[in-house]
Amino acid sequence: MRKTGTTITRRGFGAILAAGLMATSLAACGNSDTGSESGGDGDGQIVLGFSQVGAESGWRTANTNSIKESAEKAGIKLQFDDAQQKQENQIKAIRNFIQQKVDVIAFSPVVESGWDTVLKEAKDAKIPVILTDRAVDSADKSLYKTFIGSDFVKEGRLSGEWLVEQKKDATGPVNIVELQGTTGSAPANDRKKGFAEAIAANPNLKIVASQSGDFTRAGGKQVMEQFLKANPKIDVLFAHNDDMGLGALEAITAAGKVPGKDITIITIDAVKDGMQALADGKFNFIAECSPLLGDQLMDLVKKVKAGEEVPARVETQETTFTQEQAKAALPTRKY
Ligand code: GYE
Repeated sequence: MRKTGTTITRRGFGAILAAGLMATSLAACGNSDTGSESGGDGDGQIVLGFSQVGAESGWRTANTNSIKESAEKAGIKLQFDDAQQKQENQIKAIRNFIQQKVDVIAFSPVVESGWDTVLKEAKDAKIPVILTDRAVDSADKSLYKTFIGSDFVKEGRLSGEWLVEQKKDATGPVNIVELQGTTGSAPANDRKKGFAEAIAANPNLKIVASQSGDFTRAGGKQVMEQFLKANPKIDVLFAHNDDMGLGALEAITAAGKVPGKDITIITIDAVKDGMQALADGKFNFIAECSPLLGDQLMDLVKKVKAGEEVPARVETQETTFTQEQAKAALPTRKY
């Protein structure tokens, strides 16, 4: 259990009670941590309210760990909320943070639209907001201070460009199925767009089916089963994240096909399990999306709290992996 903040999940009152008891017993033990709850008067410490999307993927778990670890390192008191992939939960959490008068609010918006009202409330309360990982489509850019995260369009484009190169000698149609991320989310919208733009270079490359698997393994498996039933010839799978690709592997194997051979598989993220599948020859290409945003985020939190100017956009540095590159990178991969 981390000591930098309070974790509020929505598993019901029992979980909250248990967590409360645990926190009390930790405090009662006179635990020697120097964390925020036991390490001093707490005065002057920056309080960050963070609303996380959920725990839908390996990427998300690594991102949550990064944020908690970095907050602890930076001496920032973290109020962490898990929204279980529901926008209404995120709005509630943000309103809660406003009521608690936290110093800074950061959140990873599950979908792009529908944030103006709550962001306006934060602005009126003079609490700066940082968008983390995913963007919002608000026209009023003054509703948040900065947006730190990846270029999702580029990830889609790099995936598509790799495929165009692989299939440059194809003489007939190449049938592609696409597993989209959460409907309405920035990474789903942008990855779809970047990929479509890139594959337009070769009219043989055709998306024959495209549906959301909600960024989860279960979703990827279920939708891939439907794709396989409905489409006798599938040459390529483009999955918007590793987890859906990993779920799809089960469906592909169960259908008697060999992943990575009968069906070329492209995914995004490059978390450990994805990289393992790539090194094992089951995936063919991954565009990386780094979840390790914690340190940069804490830096931005300190700056906006101090009233310093911050860039409107902070982009994460990323790369891509082939099977050979995955084999080389795996031993030192951190997440
Ligand atoms: O690619 C996916 C996760 O927003 C970049 O969300 C993130 C995406 C990531 O569920 O695995």
